[in-house]
Amino acid sequence: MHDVTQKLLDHVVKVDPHQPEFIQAVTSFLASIDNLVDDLPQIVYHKVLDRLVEPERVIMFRVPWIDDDGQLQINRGYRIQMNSAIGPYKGGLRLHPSVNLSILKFLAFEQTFKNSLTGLAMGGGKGGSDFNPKGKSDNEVMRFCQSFMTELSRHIGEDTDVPAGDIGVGGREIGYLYGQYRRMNNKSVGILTGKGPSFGGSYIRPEATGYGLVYLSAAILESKGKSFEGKTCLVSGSGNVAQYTVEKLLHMGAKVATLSDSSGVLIDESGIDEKKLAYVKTLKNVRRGRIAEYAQQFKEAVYIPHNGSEDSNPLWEVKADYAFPCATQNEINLKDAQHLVANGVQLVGEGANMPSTLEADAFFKESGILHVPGKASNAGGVAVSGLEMAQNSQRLQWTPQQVDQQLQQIMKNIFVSINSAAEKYSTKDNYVDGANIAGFLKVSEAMIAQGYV
Ligand code: NDP
Ligand code: 2IT
Repeated sequence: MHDVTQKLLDHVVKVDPHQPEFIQAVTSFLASIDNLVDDLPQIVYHKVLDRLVEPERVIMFRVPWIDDDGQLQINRGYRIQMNSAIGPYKGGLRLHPSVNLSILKFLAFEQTFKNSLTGLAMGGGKGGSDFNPKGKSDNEVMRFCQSFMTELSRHIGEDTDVPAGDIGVGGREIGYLYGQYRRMNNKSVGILTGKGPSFGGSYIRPEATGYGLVYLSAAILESKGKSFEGKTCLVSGSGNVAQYTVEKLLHMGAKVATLSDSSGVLIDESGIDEKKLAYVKTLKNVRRGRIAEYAQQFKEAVYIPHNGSEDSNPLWEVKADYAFPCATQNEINLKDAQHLVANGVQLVGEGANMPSTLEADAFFKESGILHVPGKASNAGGVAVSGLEMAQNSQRLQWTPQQVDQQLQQIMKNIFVSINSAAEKYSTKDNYVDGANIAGFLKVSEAMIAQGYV
């Protein structure tokens, strides 16, 4: 690494030593950007990297809400407004007990480059709360969302910051959040994406992340003369991204052998077909069902309890052609990566954000398999969020076919840009470098053009 990138990394570690996920995201990014330092000295001169690692604004607030027993509960709310050089802050809200500044800063940092890759005018942001939606009633979730939005509403706006969903935030939560904003402000404007199609939402937004992941992976495979037809795929998670990844993989003629949640792993060697997928979707949408229930319903499946504390995940030991981690950060460690490669997996497409540890990343690189980082491969979700913003500005609603077609085009464009950035500045097929570099170049140009802000 160049002295300047190493010094910046040392600085980040020094000022925020208790933010391991943020340090991890910055480490991976700087390793890629190091390739540019000699060719593009203006990046160093204008201290673009030093500015990028410092959020433009961090908002933290109290979220008081009343539970069903009439007790007052207090959670912590956040919004990281990371970078607005190319457009309004844009990125999801996560509701999960693990949420903290480190996790949200890593997500907001990644989001900045992901949004740039979509080609749409969106800056980077992320937010959420340590509220745990599991086991909460609809009314509790609604009261939490109303309180959360009561504070958040003063910081967002259709041209300022447009949140959306992430882990624990789907259509139900976005509906409650949007209702409260509208009631407080007496305005119907696109301040959130992922809304229901009856009140300004875009068709295909729920499907977009999973579909986009498969579209980009298909473009990469096609460039290698390969396809999904008849191939076995591993998918982790069982939420929004996992479900629509499976759906599109099935459309493409692939066989899907796994799913998971935070309690366990499901292995179904006979294949997760449309009927079984419908069962997962219904359970999740109605009452956040568990993967264990699938194994009770479909006896051919094997359920293995697994909560992440083990030293490797049995899901990644299943023999397959392609793998799609769609649960959460750092779900693939070095041992998992070794299992994947040893079992013949040729492509890892990241539906989740930063699902591979730095050691797993390094191993994928060394082994030469096709490794598509989340900031490129899961960009379909935020891309359709951008299309939802466009529809809201126009006061129009496009058909599902129109949106899907644009999503496909955006994912193809992302393939072209990460592929050519890899070839020009790094090594062929290094999509991790390609995505970091291609995403960065546009943000950097916009930051330099707008002076020292
Ligand atoms: P959901 O809440 O719909 O589903 C999350 C899934 O991952 C659930 O199966 C959940 O299991 C599992 N999971 C969550 N946290 C953990 C954990 N700590 N350990 C093990 N399993 C876990 O979220 P999404 O599907 O929306 O998000 C999944 C990933 O995709 C995240 O990394 C998110 O940032 C990323 N992403 C999401 C986008 C979107 O549009 N929604 C867009 C781009 C990326 P359980 O139910 O047991 O908690
Ligand atoms: O990580 C992500 O890209 C998301 N959670 C979606 C963000 C969005 O604004 O749609």
